[in-house]
Amino acid sequence: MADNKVYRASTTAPVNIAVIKYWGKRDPKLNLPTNSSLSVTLSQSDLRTHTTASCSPSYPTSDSLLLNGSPQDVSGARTQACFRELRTLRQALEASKPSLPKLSTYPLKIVSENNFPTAAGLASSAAGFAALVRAIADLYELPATPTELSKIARQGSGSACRSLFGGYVGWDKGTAADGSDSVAYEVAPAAHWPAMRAVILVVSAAKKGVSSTTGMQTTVATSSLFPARANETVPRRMKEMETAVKAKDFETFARVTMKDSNSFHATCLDTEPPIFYLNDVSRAAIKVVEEVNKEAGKTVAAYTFDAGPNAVIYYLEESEKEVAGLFKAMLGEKEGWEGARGSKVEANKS
Ligand code: 2P0
Repeated sequence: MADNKVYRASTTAPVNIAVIKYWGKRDPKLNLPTNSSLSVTLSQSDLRTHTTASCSPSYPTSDSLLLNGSPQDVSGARTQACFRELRTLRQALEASKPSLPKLSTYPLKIVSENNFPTAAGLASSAAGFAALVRAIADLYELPATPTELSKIARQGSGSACRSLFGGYVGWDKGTAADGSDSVAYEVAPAAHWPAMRAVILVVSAAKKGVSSTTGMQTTVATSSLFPARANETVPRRMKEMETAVKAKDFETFARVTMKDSNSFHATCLDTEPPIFYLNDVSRAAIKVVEEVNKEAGKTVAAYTFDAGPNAVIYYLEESEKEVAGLFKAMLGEKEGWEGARGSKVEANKS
């Protein structure tokens, strides 16, 4: 009798926002970065991708992916790399246990939903590829750790490797040419410093102008500021940031976060042709953070910006009113701010 069974697994993956930015690839094919990076994982009750992976011999012959109801092209090298690596691991499992159904030979159907705007500088590809990889790994019943899965997710989108962990997460750039040591790791679990909060100011939910991949390739090729950032500044800041997280030292965490965001955007401006991710509204948010910190007499808020104009402001629970309260109250008054999303830090899933 033909096996028409549908095999299925569902999962969710969180968004992460880097405080030490990944910008630059030493190997674009394997998504190997020129520098290590560090991020905070945001709560899935606020921002997440939900993904169901299924496979069946009864499915049409090709793999498919539906994102927020729209069919996506799966023929790209990155998605193909994730499918291929996961199928190879499943094949090894099937070879060792011949009684297992041959899921590796069946077409895959992936259905993903984001509860936030896609490709608006809100790290949608990070949560997206992390959820895709974990869902297929669960479907295939692979005995893989988050570190091992991070190697696969990284090939989908670099920052996705950091979304396999909760809490405070590093991504070691690694040195091996095959990418075997370019993996994510836990710096500290969410429970270590649960008072951390983030508010995301959505300046524009529109798709960004210059994609991260194109932007970072051009920066590596043309920016004269870039080598110092990759080789000296970031390695030093990685250590400072890990120490600050471990010591729950918010002032250092905040100062290094803001400096690293500015350093990343400086290399963007130093790119030929220059890349402008920040706009007037982003710069107004920077001013507000500076004023809040001045008013408080210490650093209670830190801004950071990815490859788009939206601001993410980190602060501690104790400063909720003076930071998040202020930004949310200003939303109605300031032109150009479309909305705000608050978030806590997400714990590990498994
Ligand atoms: C980060 N960004 O560390 C940095 C900060 C944007 C600015 O990772 O080409 O979508 O897929 O590896 O991961 C965005 O880049 O790039 C990113 P690809 P990705 O979060």
